[in-house]
Amino acid sequence: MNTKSMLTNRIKHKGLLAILIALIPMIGCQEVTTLSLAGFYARPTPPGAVNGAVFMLIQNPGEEAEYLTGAETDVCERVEIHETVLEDGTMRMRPLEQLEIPAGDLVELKPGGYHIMLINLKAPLKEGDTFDLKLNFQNNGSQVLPVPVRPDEITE
Ligand SMILES: [Cu+2]
Repeated sequence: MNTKSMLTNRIKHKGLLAILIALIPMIGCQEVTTLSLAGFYARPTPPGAVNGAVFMLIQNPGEEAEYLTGAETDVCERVEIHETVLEDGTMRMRPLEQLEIPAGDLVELKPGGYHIMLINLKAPLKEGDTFDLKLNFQNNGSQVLPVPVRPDEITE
């Protein structure tokens, strides 16, 4: 290879690199989700229980805040995002319009805290069962999770 063709080769490569760099933001936009969802489960419910709850960890490694705006499933009539607050010495659940997952942060949905409430269950949730739960996010689209039904893990 002579010097001239080596030089053209290098210029070509530079051009390709520039195109690749220009493409990176576009690829970023098309990505379905950059969130990491882990440890999701639903508690088994006793016969006759009206509502169920789903817990999980949502990690946002991105540089922009993300918002969980809602969820859908076939196992109940309606799904709400709840927070648990202490009011006059009593723990109460309150529905949230959306749940913020701050940039570079982790939000834990756990018993006594944030959770996804399954309102008016069509049938009890039995240990060992799995059902689909679709989570809707503001920027990352939707994600369907296969949620296992199991008791809380004892961590202490
Ligand atoms: Cu609740």
